[in-house]
Formats: sequence, structure tokens, C-alpha cells
Amino acid sequence: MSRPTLTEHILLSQAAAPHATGELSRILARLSLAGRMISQRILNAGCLGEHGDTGEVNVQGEDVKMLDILSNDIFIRVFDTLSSVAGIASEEMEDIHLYDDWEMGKYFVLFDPLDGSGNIDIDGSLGSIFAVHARPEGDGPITQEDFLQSGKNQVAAGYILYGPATVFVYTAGQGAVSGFTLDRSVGEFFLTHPNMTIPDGGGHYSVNESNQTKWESDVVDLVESYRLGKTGLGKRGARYTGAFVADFHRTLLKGGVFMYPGLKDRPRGKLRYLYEASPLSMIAVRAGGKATDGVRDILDLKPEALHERCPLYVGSKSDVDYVMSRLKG
Ligand code: P6P
Repeated sequence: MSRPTLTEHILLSQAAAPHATGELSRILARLSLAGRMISQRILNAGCLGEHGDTGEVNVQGEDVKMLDILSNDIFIRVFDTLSSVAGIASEEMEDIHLYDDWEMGKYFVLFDPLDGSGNIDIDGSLGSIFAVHARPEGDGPITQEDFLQSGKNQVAAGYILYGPATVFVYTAGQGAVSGFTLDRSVGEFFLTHPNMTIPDGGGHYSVNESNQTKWESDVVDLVESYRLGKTGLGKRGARYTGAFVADFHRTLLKGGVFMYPGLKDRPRGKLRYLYEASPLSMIAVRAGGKATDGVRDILDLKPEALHERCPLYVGSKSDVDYVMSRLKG
């Protein structure tokens, strides 16, 4: 059976959208290009001596790896010639970046160019995460404030998983979630996971249990109920890779819940809202799952800062409902 390519899927989706101009389609095609370029760069990084640190510390206070910068540069470049993108925001850049022809741009792209970069030198899975927002109406100059939008307003969202295979997963408009696998021999993504829906039951709980001493008591009790199999939801194995995209992808395919709770010394947790929690929560919700910060739906949150963090519990509906029932809020 010949599988549609990602390009064909984007064009078919555009044809089905009455007011589509093709601008979003070109953004998605450029995201596909960035994913293919980064995937190839990761494959060759070890041989090219591109595994190490840059010696820099980013706005997040994290050591910056060479591949973090190389991936960020690829994202900056792929949108440079696209008039529909007014500006971008990245985990690796303190401020927004506007392109020269920003006045013509209708969209913003926000991204984590290389998520899980602690896995680079152990040859573990990595990912890129992206969110596309519409530029707010108005002719005035674009400010950071324009990027601070709720997840429910995302025009498109998704991720690229750099694992043994490279997989591109996205949702656009009110559409379903679709997954594509890269065939390196022809440099194309092919549809391998049509209409992805998150199983309700089974799967795993995924959390960094070494943080237990930093959790509030309700979180400690919640995670223990999973560890002891006392959730009433049935068996859940434990899995944690240290790369959000990889842990999320497993949860999307197998079910269960991924958790990054707030910590006593870091109540907002670690994951950033605009380009990590928000886009993958959109994927989970469109696939029939749920996502919360422990109190509210992730997609309803309104960030007040570009790199704002939020606690995150995302996965199967039953698991997230159970999490909410156990947290004091
Ligand atoms: P910890 C990677 O640095 C990341 O941002 C996510 O990809 C991942 O889920 C999380 O941090 C891991 O953090 O504290 O468990 O090492």
C-alpha cells in the first residue's frame, strides 16, 4: 500500500479547509524540513565532534550543547524566506526574533529546538517541539506580549521525535493527530499513524521519582499509588527517559500519564508552557486525552512570560482525571 507523504497530507488538509491560503501549509512543510535537517545532524554529530557543550548557559540556566545551537539555527533559517512567519520564539533565545519582512507575517512559530539534549552523548532519544500561533490583529510593532497566548489558540502544534526512527506528529486547525515516519532513503515522511488516539487504560506512569523529596505530600501520595498499583486504574508500568518528547510519544501510543509536578523549591516545575507543555497538551487533547497543571486545563492557561514554566500532568483521560482527584489543587 503506498502511504501518503507528509507533504501530500498537508496539501490534502489545506484543500479541505475552505479559507486556507496555503501559508500554514508552507510553515508545516518548513517544520518538516527542519526536522529532517536536525535528524541528519544528530546522526552525524558524534563523528563530527558536535556532541559537547558550548560552554554557554542559556536563559533557562541550562548548559547549552553544540547540537542545541545547531538545531536552533536550523529553525531560524527555515523560516527566514517565508513571509507568512512574522517572528519566532525559542527555548534557546531570551527574546523573540522578528524577520525583516515581519509586517507581512500572519503567524508566530514557537519551539524547543532540541528537547532532551541531556540524552545527546548517551545516544538517547531527542525531540523538537513546535507551536504555531496567529499574530494578533493590529498594525503596531510586534512585542513579546503578542506571543503570550493560551494553548487553546494554537493554529498548529506538534513534535519531531529523533529516536531509532524519526517521527513527525502534528495537529492543525481542528484536525486529528497524524504521525509520519521518515524514510531516509528518499528523505520523505510517510503517514504511519493516521488519526492517533491515546488509549484509555494500560500504559505507564512517567515521572522522575528522584524528585520525591521535593514534592508536596499530595504528589508523593499520588505517585506512590501508581508505584504500588493502588490507583484502581489497573496496572501501569514505570518508564522515564529524561526527554519529554520521547516520554510523551510513548504515552500517546500506549496510554498512561506523564508527570512533571511542581517542586518545593520550584513550584512551577521545569517544563516551559509555550513551547513544551502547551503544544503537546494540544496533541494529547486532540487525541482524546487530557492535560492539567494540577488545577486547570493546560490549554486554558494564559502565560505572562515567554519562558514561563508550569506543572504538567498529561495523558489518558482516566489517568488525568485520577491525578486531579488526588491533588489538593
Ligand atoms: P529531569 C529535558 O531537559 C527536559 O526539559 C524534558 O525533555 C524532560 O522531560 C525533563 O527536562 C527532564 O527533567 O529534571 O527529570 O532531568
